[in-house]
Amino acid sequence: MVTSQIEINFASNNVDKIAEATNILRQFSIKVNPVDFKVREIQASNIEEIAADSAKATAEFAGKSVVVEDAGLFISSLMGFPGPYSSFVYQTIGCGGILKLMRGIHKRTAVFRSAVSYCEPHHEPRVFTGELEGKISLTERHGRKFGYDPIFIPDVTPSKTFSEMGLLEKDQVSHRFKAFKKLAFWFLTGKEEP
Ligand code: ITT
Repeated sequence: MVTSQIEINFASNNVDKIAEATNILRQFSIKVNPVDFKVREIQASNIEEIAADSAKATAEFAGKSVVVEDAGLFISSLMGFPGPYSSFVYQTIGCGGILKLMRGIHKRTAVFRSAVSYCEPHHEPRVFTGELEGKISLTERHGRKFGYDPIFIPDVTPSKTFSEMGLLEKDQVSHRFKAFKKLAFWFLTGKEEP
């Protein structure tokens, strides 16, 4: 008997995110087809709302089902900044700017959040979320370079930043892993992950 492989269309302009989503969903035997356009990103204070709106608009425009993800780094001492503005802040002040804002601040807790939204044309979007707690490092610690990875130390691996982890290691613990795992569970079983 031939069973067809489950595939998703992942709309993102970020090659690092596409690579991570591909690695993560491979663990669940789901194939990722990159879609290199994503319709609008509204300004909103929560990433679930941003992801859902973008998934709906992109699915209508593309005329097919799509998945989009909105992610962000939320730093406690900065009242959740950069949060939903993570992309703009990364492109402007970057990791160095965040470390400057954090100078002299002892409380360095932060959380990475991911909101993954699936939508079919003429349907309402579904959203799956994941988060991972950690701390902001005192200096940039590079390995692989993706976004804020060089300054985020997950609590589960207190000796290394995300950047210093191998990609496979990150893809088994990250905020993105947790959100995509919920999507995969729903795809494979038709139920929400308990
Ligand atoms: P899309 O086209 O998929 O929207 P994007 O780069 O705009 O790509 P997001 O809005 O989801 O993606 O993410 C905002 C920024 O947060 C992103 O550009 C990175 O700088 C950073 N970021 C997101 N996930 C990250 C991760 O796992 N590690 C490090 N930085 C991350």
